[in-house]
Amino acid sequence: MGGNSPEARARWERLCRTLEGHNYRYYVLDDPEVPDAEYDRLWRELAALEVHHPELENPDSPTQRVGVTPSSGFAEVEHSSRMLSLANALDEGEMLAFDQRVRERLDHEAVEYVAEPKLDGLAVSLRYEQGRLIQAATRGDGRRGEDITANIRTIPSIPLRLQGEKIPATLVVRGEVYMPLKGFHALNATQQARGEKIFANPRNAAAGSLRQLDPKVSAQRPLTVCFYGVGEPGVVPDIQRHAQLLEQLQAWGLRISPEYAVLQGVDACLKYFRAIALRRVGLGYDIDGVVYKLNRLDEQALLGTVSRAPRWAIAHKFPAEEALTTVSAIEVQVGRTGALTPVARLQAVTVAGVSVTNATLHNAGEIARKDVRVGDTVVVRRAGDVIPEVVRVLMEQRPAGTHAFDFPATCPVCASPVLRVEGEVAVRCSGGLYCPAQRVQAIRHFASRHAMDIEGLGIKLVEQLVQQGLVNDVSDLYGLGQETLAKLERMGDKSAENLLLALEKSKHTRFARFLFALGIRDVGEVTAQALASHFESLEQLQHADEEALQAVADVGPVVAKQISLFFSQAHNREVVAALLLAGVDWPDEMPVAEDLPLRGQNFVVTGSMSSMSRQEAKERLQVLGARVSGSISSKTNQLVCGEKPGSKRAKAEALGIPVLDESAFLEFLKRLS
Ligand code: 5U1
Repeated sequence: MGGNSPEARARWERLCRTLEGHNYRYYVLDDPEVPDAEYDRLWRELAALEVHHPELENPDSPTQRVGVTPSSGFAEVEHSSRMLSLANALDEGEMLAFDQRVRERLDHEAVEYVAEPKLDGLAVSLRYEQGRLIQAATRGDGRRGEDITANIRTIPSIPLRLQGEKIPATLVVRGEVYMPLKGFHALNATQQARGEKIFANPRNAAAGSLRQLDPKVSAQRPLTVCFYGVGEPGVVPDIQRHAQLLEQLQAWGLRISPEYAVLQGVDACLKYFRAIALRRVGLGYDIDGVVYKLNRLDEQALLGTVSRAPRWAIAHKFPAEEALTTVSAIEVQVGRTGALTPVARLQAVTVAGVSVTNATLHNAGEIARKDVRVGDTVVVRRAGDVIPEVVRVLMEQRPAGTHAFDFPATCPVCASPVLRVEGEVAVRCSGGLYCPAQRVQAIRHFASRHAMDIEGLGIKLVEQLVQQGLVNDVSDLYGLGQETLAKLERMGDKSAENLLLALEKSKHTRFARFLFALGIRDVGEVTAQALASHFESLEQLQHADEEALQAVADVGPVVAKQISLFFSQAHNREVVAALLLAGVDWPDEMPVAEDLPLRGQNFVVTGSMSSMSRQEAKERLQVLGARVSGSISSKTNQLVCGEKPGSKRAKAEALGIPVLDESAFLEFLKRLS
């Protein structure tokens, strides 16, 4: 390839212009238009074009600089040493290639790395003289940044004076300012209440906060910092390794990542990456990958720096959680409780390694606020195991002739009027079990694994049963016969026989499972268990008034009302009676024996474990006499915490509640059994 090609030049110019526009939105306005992955894709395309067409290379190309030169009301600061950026590894293969290059250059079998989470914030450089903070700057273009000293001084975790010994006369430290998620959500809630700008993500919020011209505004923003390096390693006395440098920074009062680790060889790096990817949602702040650095500073010096990135470090990035695609249709789905959920049908796009064709638009309010329309180009986000969602529309790319989505006034399935309940975001179909969609979902829930556990009764089969009028309520399931079932689509004799066996088996259940299976609003597994432990019989529960129901732990006035309402409706009582008549039964709940070791103890189980499901963990605790609740409160005695624990771990830690990780939990069970 190569040579003068008009097409290549035209593409090059277009890419440069597009990237410059994105740079401006990102760095100057703190309001990026496209996801990072889209920016990276364009940047890589431009870089590849320049490799194949060297005649296009130009110092003005966006590939030739880091960020943009500042342009706002802040004074300019010249960095004493260049603020470097990092090369990226987008998958394990690129990480292995990096390690191989490093080992070849050093002529070593294996090398020692330091891993640190890559924080999704804003890079800063702070200058301390005689131990006192005298200047803080943004990265800017790597050589010159903006003077944000006044704003940086408002961040509580940044020391204005260093502590400890052997502090160099001048110390330049580099790190990342970021906004933890709790503060980010609180900030957006306040912004919304005041009718002010909502930040798309914590990084924009951090950047926007630091670039406030009025430091009083930054002072109110929940920012914090982690430091990861210095301008000139030579100024720090007695250090040979990066990990020692981090410890020294900490000793001087500069916050470092509590997650940093020294790792031997690339396999340990990949293991660290996978482990932190699993814990990512529970960290309480956004990270977008892991940074690896050679631990030995003499090896770092040997490898040196190429253009703007050191050869001795790399950022192994998580797969992008956001991508761009177009909306081909908007449909409204009806859930078990009648809630209407708008769903965007999308041109297939890969997000975080999975092909996504549908994304939730949450509810009527959200679709109106985001103004999502058929034909729009949208940002889709898929974080962890959360259902993909449409984050926002690229208004600049909206085609002509689109129409705002008209939320239906009647249920799209049964045509009953829809209700907007005061104080609820959801709009609901008023059809109740008359609505086939609600019936299908109610039956599917009844059959689900943690409810009656009817193997083989999947959604497609339930849809057929409801459509053909064979099942109107869950009790009809137990009247189905072999011949009827065998005639259904994708069934046949053997499947029908298996389903009948599964139905028969499901009749012998537990009281708590039965209660959960009924699908009473707001009665999840934990509440169902609490009700089953509290009431001696179904009869007693059915006759309990709201006051008696509120005597059950886990049941407040709202839930008590729902339970009471459920049993006050004749058709629900009829279905329950028909189920009992069909032979559904359960053994009496055993009162908690006095000698059980965990009697009187309250546990919460969260996250996922490799050795057992959460349900199993709960049941094992209950067998030992513990009460298992769904949320952390001051009454919780211990939290059992698997991977990806969500917010419960942080809440437990804040309340000083002991946390058992999976191995400690297994050990605990072993001691008690
Ligand atoms: N944790 C961490 N983030 N980060 C960003 N370390 C780190 N190091 C960096 C950057 C840009 O640069 C050095 C390798 C120079």
